[in-house]
Amino acid sequence: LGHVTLIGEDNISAKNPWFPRHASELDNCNHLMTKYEPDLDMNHPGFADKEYRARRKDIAEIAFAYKYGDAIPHIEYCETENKTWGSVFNTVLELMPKHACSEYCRVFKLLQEEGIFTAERIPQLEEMSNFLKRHTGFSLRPAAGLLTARDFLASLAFRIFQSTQYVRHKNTPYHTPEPDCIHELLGHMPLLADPSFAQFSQEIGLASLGASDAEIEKLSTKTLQQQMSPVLNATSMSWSSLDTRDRVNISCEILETGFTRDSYTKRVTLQVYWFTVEFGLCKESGVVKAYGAGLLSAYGELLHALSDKPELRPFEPAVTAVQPYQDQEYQPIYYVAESFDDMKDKFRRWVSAMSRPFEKNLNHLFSN
Ligand code: TIH
Ligand code: FE2
Repeated sequence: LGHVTLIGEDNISAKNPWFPRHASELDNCNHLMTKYEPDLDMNHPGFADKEYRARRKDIAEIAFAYKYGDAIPHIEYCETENKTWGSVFNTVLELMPKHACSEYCRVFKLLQEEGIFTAERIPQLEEMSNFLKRHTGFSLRPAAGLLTARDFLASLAFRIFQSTQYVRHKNTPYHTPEPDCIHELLGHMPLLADPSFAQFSQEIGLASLGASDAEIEKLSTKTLQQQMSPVLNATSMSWSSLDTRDRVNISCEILETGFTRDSYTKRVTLQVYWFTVEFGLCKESGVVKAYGAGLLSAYGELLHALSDKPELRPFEPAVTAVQPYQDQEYQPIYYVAESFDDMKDKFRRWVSAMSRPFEKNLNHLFSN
């Protein structure tokens, strides 16, 4: 990807795992996962739709050009896009009182009162970003698509949420395997404006920064090249033909997608993220409610999650962290938190037992 700054050779050192130390460095944290791109995935509902693909490309350009500190460009959404938003919005409105957690409902109402959430039009990321800033100091920056977990989670450490700006295809309004702005806006924004939840999100981000020695070591070992060979063969590339940046990107991706068997900081953090922020359930006076963004933006899965079909387990970071997930279909397992506070407590205790060489410097990195 031409827009990404090169990661220097010296950063592939076990002693210096690269990670952003200032929010401006998130300009380098925009590596995309290609699996759900409409241009590359034949199963994508937009694959055969030329107009849709062109639209996606235009909106992606905005994200690629975006630099830290810029205002988020305004998108003039067309009638089809606003209509897709409207139908998802109305289903959320209907199901929310019964199925969404109280924190979500509280902020949702605020957003309606401010005229940001209406069935008529897709909110602009810039107005949403300003809303978040006022409530929790979170802000948004545009993302071109599904980012690597490393990049996405790193931004949370800075209370920055990388948000897509394109809209799902009109043929699949109620569920999509990739993030789109309907998912970000309806699913994520309400809770990012809740102080307790915002804190939890940032802490997941902080826990994801950097990597263990063992993980970084793998970036340059033979083992990794061996693991890579099926992938490389399939694409007729060879390890030695890749430049440093590609090796690092590919390596990170493998580490993140569970190619390797052992657990490491990155992967386990992602799984905690997945089963909480994306697909988490919580208890409210004994009743199970949804707070996960992937549930609140997809009503098919919301009803599935709260039916008697899936297995519900208590949220326990050490267990949740090694639970593999898939993002094609509805989840077969969900984790239920006792409360946001309890979830944060447990998460903190678990993180403090992870070994990261730079841990002691973390506070001073973020002192301003
Ligand atoms: N499945 C969600 C939806 O249809 O809104 C989107 C995503 C959730 C998690 C990853 S993508
Ligand atoms: Fe999401």
